Amino acid sequence: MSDTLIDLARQRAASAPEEVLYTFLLDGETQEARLTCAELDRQARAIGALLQERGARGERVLLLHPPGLEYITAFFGCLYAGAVAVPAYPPEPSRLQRTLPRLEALIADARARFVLTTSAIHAMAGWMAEQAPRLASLTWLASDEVPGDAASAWKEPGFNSQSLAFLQYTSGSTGSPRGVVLTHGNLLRNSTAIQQTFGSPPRSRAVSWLPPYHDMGLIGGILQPLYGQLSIVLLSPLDFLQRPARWLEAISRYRARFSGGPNFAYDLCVRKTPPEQRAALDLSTWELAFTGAEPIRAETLERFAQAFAPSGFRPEAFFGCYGLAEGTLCVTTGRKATAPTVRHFQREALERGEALESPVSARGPSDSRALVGCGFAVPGHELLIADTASAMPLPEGRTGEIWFRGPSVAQGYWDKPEETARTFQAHRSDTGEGPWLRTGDLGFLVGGELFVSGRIKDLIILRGRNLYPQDLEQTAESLHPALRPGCSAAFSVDVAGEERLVLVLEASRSQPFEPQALLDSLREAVASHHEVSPYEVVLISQGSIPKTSSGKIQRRACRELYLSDGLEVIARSTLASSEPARQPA
Ligand code: 1ZZ
Repeated sequence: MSDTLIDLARQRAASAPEEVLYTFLLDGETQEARLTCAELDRQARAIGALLQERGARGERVLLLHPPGLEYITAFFGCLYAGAVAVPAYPPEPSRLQRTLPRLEALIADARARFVLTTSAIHAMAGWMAEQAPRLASLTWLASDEVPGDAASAWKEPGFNSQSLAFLQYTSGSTGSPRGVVLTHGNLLRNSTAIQQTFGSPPRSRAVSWLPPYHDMGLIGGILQPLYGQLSIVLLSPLDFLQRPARWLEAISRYRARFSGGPNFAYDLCVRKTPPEQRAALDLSTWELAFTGAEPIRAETLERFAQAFAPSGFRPEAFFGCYGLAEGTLCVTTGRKATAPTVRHFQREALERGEALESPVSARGPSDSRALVGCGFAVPGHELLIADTASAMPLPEGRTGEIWFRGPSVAQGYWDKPEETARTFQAHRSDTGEGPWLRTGDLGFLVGGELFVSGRIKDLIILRGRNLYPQDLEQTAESLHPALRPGCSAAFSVDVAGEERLVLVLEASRSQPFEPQALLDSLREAVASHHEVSPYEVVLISQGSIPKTSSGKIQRRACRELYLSDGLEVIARSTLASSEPARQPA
């Protein structure tokens, strides 16, 4: 058993040097770039040696690479150096204004000292630093310019399972990013759990288009293949979004057995592939199609299974999962070769926190809610449903906060002791036993299986992409003096089976504005800054947005008022047709 990902990569290079671990589809289709186990190890040593020479051991190193093999070798280079990798989206030249503030906040929070990137992005460093001065304070290194013979200078960092591996910045808004601290031990233990439940034999083929900056793309798409001795075919998320059939074509062409993504990806495939294209695909080798990272919808599973039955897709391949970065990645999984459980619950009872199954005769869309089971706690880990107010454990069938514990639970949030204590050190109030990770998600158990029914935290997930209401509200409020600062709420609602964004803003009595023009420019600003089209934008009277006694926005209460038509509406604009968000996760 390896103690670190470094040991693991070294062992793989020694035992199977010529095996191709990663194949990246440069054009999303047929043009391949490959990386063997030996090449990965040699390039990681070369990049690791350079970082060590520059004094990066123990330091945070920002990774700014587009998806591809260079991203992978740079990530392993950081690990080999004994540095702490901080994966981030590379800034988009055409949208610097949108991407740079988050990058700057991330650099400050991580106290990063180095940037590892490609020579193409390095060439833009000076220009970007003019707009984001923090970038100038970092030491920049281009990982694709490191000569292979530098590998011989590499020194084992002498790490163990408790050593830090990387910071996963998926949580927190732009204003207050939160980096989840993951050790080598966390990653290896979650990989063991995934391996046990996925049951992937060595040398199986997998396919992933998931963004490599997000836990599911990085751990599931890059680390798991190394751990499970898989051979994975990767394509960029943009190539997938541009033409979703590329994902399925890759599965078909490479005869892949393991692949998956968030619920929206399956819907997108149904919407964007004509029947004649489906018939040309062979999905009969696909034995495990995982679905997680956002609510799993029964209708999506049904639609996809039906649409792709002519391609040989089997509904038993669907594999429901639930997880979060704070738990490394995977918290629960379904059972292999068994279609996910779909249960119908009485809507009213669910709203009271009770999971009562609806009789078949009363399964109207308004009386009952179909939920897809997310499976069982991964081996070696435990789940608990706790009352949100009292922290008392709840029996099966009662809704509460999902708590999780075991070796996959991360160390906390980087440099945030109070938030770490609040989230990672929960104790049950009856016995005082703990610590548990509070997930901020709501759910219940039926026969030990988890059903996720909602979210306590304000996080909005649209098409597998995490959005923070604070960021959307800030963009909107700063648009016009008639919009009152700190008096808006962003949240999501279910519209015809899909989560959609709603923005509610207070308009000032004393500032003149033209409602329709203001609503149009709000839409435009949110779309261009966040690449999401709000379903509805609502202007309400001054002083009418619900707030706590300490002046904090109550987004959930605002959502309730919106749904029950209880807002003091001045004007509203509803999107006529649904437009897709661009970048997932
Ligand atoms: P993140 C080999 N959420 O999304 C590949 N699942 O993390 C293995 N809500 O921190 C792949 N229903 O960004 C295994 N089923 O967001 C994949 O997302 C296992 O609100 C799934 O708190 C891993 C997803 C990782 C991820 C976490 C938040 C959660 C929750 C929501 C995730 C969900 C789900 C409903 C689900």
